[in-house]
Amino acid sequence: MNKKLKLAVQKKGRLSEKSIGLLRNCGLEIENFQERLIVSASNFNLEVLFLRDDDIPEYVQENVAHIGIVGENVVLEKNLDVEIVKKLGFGRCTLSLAIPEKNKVTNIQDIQNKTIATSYPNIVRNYLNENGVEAKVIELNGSVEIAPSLGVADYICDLVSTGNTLKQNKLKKSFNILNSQAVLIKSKKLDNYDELKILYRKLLDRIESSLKAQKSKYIMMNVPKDSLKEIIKIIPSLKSPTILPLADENLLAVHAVIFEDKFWEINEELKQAGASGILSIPIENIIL
Ligand code: PRT
Ligand code: ZN
Repeated sequence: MNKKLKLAVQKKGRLSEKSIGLLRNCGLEIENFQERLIVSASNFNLEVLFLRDDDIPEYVQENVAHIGIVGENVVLEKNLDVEIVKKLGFGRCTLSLAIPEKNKVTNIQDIQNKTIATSYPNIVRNYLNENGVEAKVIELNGSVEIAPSLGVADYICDLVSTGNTLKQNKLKKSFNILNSQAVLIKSKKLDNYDELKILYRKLLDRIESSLKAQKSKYIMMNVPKDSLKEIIKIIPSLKSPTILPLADENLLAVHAVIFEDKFWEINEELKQAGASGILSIPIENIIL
């Protein structure tokens, strides 16, 4: 029987759907995973293990799961012997120092001798050490944001995405300690297994092409023949654009793949140069 690559993802939480979404974008068929702990992809030698996010780095370190998808914050906090392979562009948040709204902290020295509650004691202690600041760190596993109002701590260090939770608890963000997002991690022992290494490389190629595609758009437009040179100069195409004839002999169709964030930047310029009917379409995968 063929060996299967084992990938650990969060069972139920903020990263679950996007992790499975990424795999599906890579063409993997993963059926109804809700109630099961292990599911096989029907068209790839892959088994998906559904775990609590905190356990994923350890499973990967021990090579029980060969690879995993988990927040970088968890990987750094656990500080285990795994390799971070790739940032995946979702689950973005910051680990930030937050203080009561009425307080003022202008630089890191202002937290000298204060008490900080956090679920990330290792990251916070490292940060304090690196900055030569002494502060007491209290580890809490949940509801960290109520610690200042209960008098348990002066400040907190917690994950923030929208900032709403801080506001609700009359706290404000002071500074960021870490920018985090979901990452792909890999067991260092995987390299000892040739068959699994090949599967891993195949999956990584697919993930990379799917991530590239998410950041890109396929654009199409009609341009007057006379403006073609000018228009091609404006388009920051990943490859040479495609030029197609149209029924109207004075016009040409131009197709190109560009980075998504460039679309609005060049839109006005294209119109001024005579382009019309500008369309942008999402791309599922790119293999350059
Ligand atoms: O059950 P399990 O242990 O697997 O899940 P969990 O409850 O420990 O983790 P989960 O699902 O909450 O988060 C998984 C990962 O998502 C985290 O490790 C981060 O990498 C990432 N992530 C992104 C976040 C947030 N954004 C986030 N906002 N994780 C937690 N939060 C929490 C934060 O702790 C705070 O309580 O959301 C609150 C703040 O959110 P805002 O939007 O009000 O700022
Ligand atoms: Zn967790």
